[in-house]
Amino acid sequence: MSGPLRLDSRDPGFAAAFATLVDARREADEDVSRDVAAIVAAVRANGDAALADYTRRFDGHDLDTTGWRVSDTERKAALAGISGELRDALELAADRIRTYHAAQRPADSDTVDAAGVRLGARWGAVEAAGLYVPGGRAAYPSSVLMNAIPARVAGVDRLAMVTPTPNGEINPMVLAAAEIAGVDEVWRIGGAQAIAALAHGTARIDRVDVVVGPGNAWVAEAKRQLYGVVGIDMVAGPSEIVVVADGASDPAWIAADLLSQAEHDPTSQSILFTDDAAFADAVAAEVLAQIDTLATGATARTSWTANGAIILLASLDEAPPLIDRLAPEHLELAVDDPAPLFARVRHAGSVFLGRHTPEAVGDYVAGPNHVLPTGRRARFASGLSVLDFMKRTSFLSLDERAIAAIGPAAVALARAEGLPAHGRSVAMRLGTQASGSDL
Ligand code: HSO
Ligand code: ZN
Repeated sequence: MSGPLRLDSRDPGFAAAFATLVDARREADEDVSRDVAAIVAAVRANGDAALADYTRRFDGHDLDTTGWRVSDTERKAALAGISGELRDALELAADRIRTYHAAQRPADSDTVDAAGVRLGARWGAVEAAGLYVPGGRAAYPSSVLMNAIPARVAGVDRLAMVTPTPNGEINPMVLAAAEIAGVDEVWRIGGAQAIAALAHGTARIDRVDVVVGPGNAWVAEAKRQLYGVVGIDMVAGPSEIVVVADGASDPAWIAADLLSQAEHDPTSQSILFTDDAAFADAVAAEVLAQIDTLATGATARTSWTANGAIILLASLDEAPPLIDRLAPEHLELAVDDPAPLFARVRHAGSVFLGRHTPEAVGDYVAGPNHVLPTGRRARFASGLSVLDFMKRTSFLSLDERAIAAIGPAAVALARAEGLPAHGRSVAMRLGTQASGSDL
């Protein structure tokens, strides 16, 4: 491993090398679609019996012995068992996430236009949402808060969480976060089978309307296959960060920022843009020095050497169009005045402005959601929000004057489309057609 990649925008080969970086595929193209289709079909056909089978096979425990659903006693004990410091941190995070997301609740509309037509839209929450929480290393209590709180703020009636519990063991921090976020049900199931159970329902588990939350290739594929039966948030890929920093930044701070995403996964990607060659060297050296001090060093090293990049620019002004092509999940603008750069960036999941705004503060406690579009999807997608748990019902009302104003056009269009009953239902109200006559 010789990386990270080093590029200089003044080199003749820069455009081609940057294009290769943008197009590099980091997401495993594991074809699990057939396995997942079989699992979904089995859960549909055999319900809880299929869940029990898969859980025995994949997670090594018997649900009838360990318990299907985590009891209230166990949840309360988990919350009571964490330190006061941790509990305070979770509560602070939860409060800030709640406040930020409350401001996202959309407004209803109800107006009368010039033709006298009353037009409006009414927002409402889905009835039930399912939340997937991965087991093992990626079982983040912060992600429980980030997924569950927007659902609660949206007004979802029932929030059901599923999480694999290898050998029946459940992460107490995850349970504590579920308790703080107000999750209603916690089920000890995971994998594609858990997504199928949420989407189709079983005798024990009622179906939900929307499924959110990160997971492995099987979970992601199950969400993809069941989209349409249920709503989903998005299919998330490995984390990414782009840091734009000038030579006045502290190389140690910037190295730590790059590593904060690199430590998530070997396929994560951290990229530095700078206009200062000496600073670039200093950051590169710092990253290597800090890796040796991290318990997650092996993961971070693989990510940094295989997917990381340091890009030297003649001026930071060159950065925005390059950033847009990467459409990064996270973008840090570590300069004194980030506003002009920020104004020119169009595609990024979340932007961290200024030298004292490390991405990690957004992962935990700032308030905005940390579930963000990855893999260039910030070109067309946004982070998780209250809207992912809501839908809009439009409504309209016409009186005699209003239908007289716009009805004739509808009659004309119905005639053109060859749909006479449509035309008649309007025309009758205009008094221009009796029931038996032709359009
Ligand atoms: N940075 C991750 C979220 C996370 N970080 C959870 C720490 N815990 C999303 O890209
Ligand atoms: Zn993170």
